[in-house]
Amino acid sequence: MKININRHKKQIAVLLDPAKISLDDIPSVCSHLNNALPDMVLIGGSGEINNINNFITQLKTKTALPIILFPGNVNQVSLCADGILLLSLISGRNPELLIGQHTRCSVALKRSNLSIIPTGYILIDGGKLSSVEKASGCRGISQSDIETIVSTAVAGELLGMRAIYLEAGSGALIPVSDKVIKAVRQVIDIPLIVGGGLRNKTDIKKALDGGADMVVIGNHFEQNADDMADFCRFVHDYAK
Ligand code: 1GP
Repeated sequence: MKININRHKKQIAVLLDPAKISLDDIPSVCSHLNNALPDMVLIGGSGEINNINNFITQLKTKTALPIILFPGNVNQVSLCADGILLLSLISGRNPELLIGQHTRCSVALKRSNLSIIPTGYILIDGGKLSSVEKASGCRGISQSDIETIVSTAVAGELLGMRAIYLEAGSGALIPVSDKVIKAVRQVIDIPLIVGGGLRNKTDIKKALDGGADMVVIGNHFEQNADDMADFCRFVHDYAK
C-alpha cells in the first residue's frame, strides 16, 4: 500500500494511542473508523506501549484503512503497519530523537514494505507542558517566534523531509495558530501536517484555512467518537 500525504486534497488522520485502548475496545473503535473513513489511522503515543504488533494485527482484522506508525520511540515501530511517519524532532536538540532511535530500526524498515514518510517534527508551545515535551526533554517553540518555526521547517525541507508536522502536543490548550501555519505554508512546498488540541470544526477550519494539508486528531475522539464521521466529512468537503 503506497501512502502519501497529499498536497492537492485536505486530509484527516485519527490518532490512536494503544496505551489507552484495550484489545476489547478495537471492534468499537474500528466501527467508528469504518463509518467515518479518515484518510489514515496513526498509531503512537509518548508512553510505554506493550505489544504493538498484536494491537495493529487486531486492528487490521477490523479495518482496511491505512495504518501508519507515529512512533514516540523505536519500541513503537511495527512491521505489521502499512507505513510510518519517520519523525525527526527537528525543533529539539535531543540526538536520540533527531537520528539515534532511527538507526535502531532503519535496516528493518529499509527491508520492509512499509511506506516511509520522513517527517520533520516541530514542537510548538500549546499552552501546557505536553507529554512529548516531557518525554523528549525538548520545549516547544513559542507561537510568537515565527522566525524560528519557519527556519526550522525550511531546514527540514532542505534536508529532504517529505512532510512537516507542526505539533502543539496531545491535548494542547492552544492549537497551532493559523498565523504560524500560514507562515510555514508560505515557505515550504512539502505537505504540512498540523495536530494537537484540535477539538471542533472551527479549530479544523482555521488549520485548513492556514494551509494545513492534513489535520490529526486524537484526544477529542477518545471522549467524542461520535464526532469522527462529522469531522471527517467536514475536512473532505472543505473548499477554501
Ligand atoms: C498529538 O497531534 C496529536 O501528537 C494529536 O493531538 O490528541 O490533542 O488531538 P490531540
